[in-house]
Amino acid sequence: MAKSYKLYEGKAKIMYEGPEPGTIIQYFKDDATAFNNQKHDLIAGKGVINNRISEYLMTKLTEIGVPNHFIRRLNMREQLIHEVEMLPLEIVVRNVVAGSLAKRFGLEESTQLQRSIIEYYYKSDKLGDPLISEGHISCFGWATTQDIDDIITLSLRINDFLLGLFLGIGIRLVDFKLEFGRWYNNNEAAQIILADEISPDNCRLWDLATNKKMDKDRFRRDLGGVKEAYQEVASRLGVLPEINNVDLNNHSSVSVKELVT
Ligand code: AIR
Ligand code: ASP
Repeated sequence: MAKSYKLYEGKAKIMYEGPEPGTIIQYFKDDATAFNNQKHDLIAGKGVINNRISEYLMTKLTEIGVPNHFIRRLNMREQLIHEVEMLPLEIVVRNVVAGSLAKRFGLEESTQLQRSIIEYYYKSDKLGDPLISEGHISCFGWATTQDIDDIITLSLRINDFLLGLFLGIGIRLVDFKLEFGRWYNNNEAAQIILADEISPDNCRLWDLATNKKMDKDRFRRDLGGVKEAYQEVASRLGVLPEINNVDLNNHSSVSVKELVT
């Protein structure tokens, strides 16, 4: 079998060639970045926790018929995913005013929105991920109008589902970011599916009772206790039960090489 090699390294994950054609190994790093990489740190164990949380949420989404790239978790830091052609878009769904929405319109954080808002950002570090409209997306060919319809339908279903799921464990889903890709499944018509990850790195999660932040804002805003907050989310979801026995500082897992050779 071919040796796996690095296809792409992002801020929080690395993609390696997968064991079969059309598959990729997604490796979760401990790196945390914010403000377009201006702020960077290592949160020991973050990658292990996000791998588990994202596995759990993607699996649940599969169960309700939301197509996504997740195939199976391989080890502590890696999961096998379908290879997709990523759309250069970040889709943000908001239920409560926070972050850049509060800043842009001078609104008070934590105000409940009367209806959920979907926003689109163009994924470009160079440009600082600018806010864009559907018009920009179709005009510049980043996705078709049919793709946009699919993205909206999927994003709203994901939001409904995750709102309820997090409510059930005492967490308010304030907002989150999704990324989608085009999946070419054995010559079938290409399909828009959910990709990337869903974890406290790209959701705002507030404790229902205390409003305590349990997400990457703890890192962005220097609130401390980042890993503990992520761990709390994982344990409320019932994943990572062996967390206390696991050495979260351990970077090594079954090596990619071992897996595919
Ligand atoms: N997000 C946006 N870009 C990267 C990430 N992770 C997520 C944030 C937040 C939501 O999108 O984690 O959950 C909205 O972010 P903002 O900064 O636009 O308010
Ligand atoms: N991760 C992105 C960055 O490094 C944005 C963020 O999450 O704040 O800029």
